[in-house]
Amino acid sequence: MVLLRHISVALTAAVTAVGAALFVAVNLLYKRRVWTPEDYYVFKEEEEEQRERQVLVLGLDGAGKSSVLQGLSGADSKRCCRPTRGFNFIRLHTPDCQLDVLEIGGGEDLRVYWTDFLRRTHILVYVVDSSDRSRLPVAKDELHRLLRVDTQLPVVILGNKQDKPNAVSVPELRDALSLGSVADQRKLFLLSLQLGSVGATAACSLQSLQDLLLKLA
Ligand SMILES: Nc1nc2c(ncn2[C@@H]2O[C@H](COP(=O)(O)OP(=O)(O)OP(=O)(O)O)[C@@H](O)[C@H]2O)c(=O)[nH]1
Ligand SMILES: [Mg+2]
Repeated sequence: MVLLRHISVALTAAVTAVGAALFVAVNLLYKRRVWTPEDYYVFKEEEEEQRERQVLVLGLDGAGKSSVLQGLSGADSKRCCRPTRGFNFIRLHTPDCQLDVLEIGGGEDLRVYWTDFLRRTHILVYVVDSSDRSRLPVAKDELHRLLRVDTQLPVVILGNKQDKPNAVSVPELRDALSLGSVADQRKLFLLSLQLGSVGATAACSLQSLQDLLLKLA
């Protein structure tokens, strides 16, 4: 009788222990099944978001935006381009991140849409035709309109077409675009560019641009 009671107590204890272990295991399994994949996807999305950087390329029509994209993608930027009637996109893969470079056409009817694209942008590249002297005031007004919408966004201004004889110099461009009035805390760069030139000059300035974008990204 006593022996039977001992056996029954031992069995009860064993069943309880196995039950508890099962409970813990099922709980762990349940937790893994329910939470881990979601966590994984959220984590993946965050990770991918961290690696993707969007560069928005704006500027008046004919300034050279598509030529810049073409040059950055490794194609011959001198063999460019029809006016962009919507947008134009390239993706650059670098060891550190992926740069999605998006141009919106610069025609007057398209400029109203520019600000819609600022929200998801990490860097703004603003291309100016340095030889288009008569439209520098318009280029300035459009630039400052963008700067007012996002007061933090890093901006790289490209004084393009420096190869043209009537191009304004970079210091002149700085004045013409009133860059002195831009707040000191803004990351703002002014680079000269001449995509129409022959030899290594265009490639060299495109490389400097890409290096700067990667630093800012
Ligand atoms: N001489 C010279 N011509 C250039 C330079 N960059 C671009 N061009 C020429 O300028 C013209 C307009 O260039 P695009 O790149 O199409 O200009 P865009 O800013 O994309 O213009 P939209 O798409 O209409 O907004 C093309 O004929 C280019 O070959 C440059 O640095 N020097
Ligand atoms: Mg274009």
